[in-house]
Amino acid sequence: KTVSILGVAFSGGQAKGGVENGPQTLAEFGLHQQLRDLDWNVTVDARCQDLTHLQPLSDPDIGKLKKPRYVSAVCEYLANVVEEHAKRGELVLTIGGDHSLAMGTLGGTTRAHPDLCVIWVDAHADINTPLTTDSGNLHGCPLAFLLGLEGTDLPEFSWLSPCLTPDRLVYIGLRDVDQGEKRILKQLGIKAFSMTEVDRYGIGQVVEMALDHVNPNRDRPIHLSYDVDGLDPSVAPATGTPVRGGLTFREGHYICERLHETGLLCAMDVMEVNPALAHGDIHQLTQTVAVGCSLVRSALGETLL
Ligand code: DIR
Ligand code: MN
Ligand code: MN
Ligand code: MN
Repeated sequence: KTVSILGVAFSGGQAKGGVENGPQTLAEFGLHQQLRDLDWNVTVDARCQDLTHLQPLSDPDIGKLKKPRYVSAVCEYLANVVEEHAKRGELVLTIGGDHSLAMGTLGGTTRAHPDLCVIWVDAHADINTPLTTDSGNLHGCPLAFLLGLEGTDLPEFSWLSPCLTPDRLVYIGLRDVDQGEKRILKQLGIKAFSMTEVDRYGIGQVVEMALDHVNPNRDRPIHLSYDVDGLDPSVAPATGTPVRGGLTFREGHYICERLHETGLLCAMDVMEVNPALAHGDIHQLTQTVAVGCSLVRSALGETLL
């Protein structure tokens, strides 16, 4: 079993600097060796480490969308790298960077595994379209582009064709969803387990219900896209858009443990770790980076016994 690790130093999908240093910080904390210690063959693909040369000299807003050409170019490049590894049958681990990168990771994995399903752990739905977005930040929009929703058919994103269907997407952890996004989730019938459902049913039942929805026969490859702001800010403080009332440390890890157990995990993203937002507090920094690493270890088979 081989895991390919792609660190993507990118922050262009949102406004706060520092998230581009997420990958380097997790690497310095020892992520790669930790995975070798779990008996994985670890290959590090450095091609996405610095993609600043892809930033165009001029990148005016398209409607409300900010840095659209830069985000698109980085995701197009990432998609090709991810596709290569996924087609070799490797588990593709992408460390962000902001969550706009999911256009690249899922753009790539869906080429290798067209029938895959997505488990999206996040406080946010990240499904704004160019028409519904308030912020214009593309990290709030990747799923709209992957699903091919209204307004996403832009020439600047022509490399990305719709590669996901609403029935193969499920959310866990939502608690900060925009009005326009709520309409989209309803209209498309997208299954979402907000923190209300986590409280009501418990994380164990929520993960089973999520799997039953997107993977009823347990035969589809699973792409886990994990925004660390899905965790409670007391667990993962160093992130750009923290929202109170999130997943506990154990709830967050249980999702990963259960998905490992299925034997179906083909890709994992760990997004939005921003070392700069620890506000110089070494404990906040270490805590967030450590939890990023331990989520990955759980997803790759670390058990408590
Ligand atoms: C908000 C925030 N829905 C937006 N999204 C965030 O900007 O579209 N995603 N923070 O992680
Ligand atoms: Mn988020
Ligand atoms: Mn298109
Ligand atoms: Mn996100």
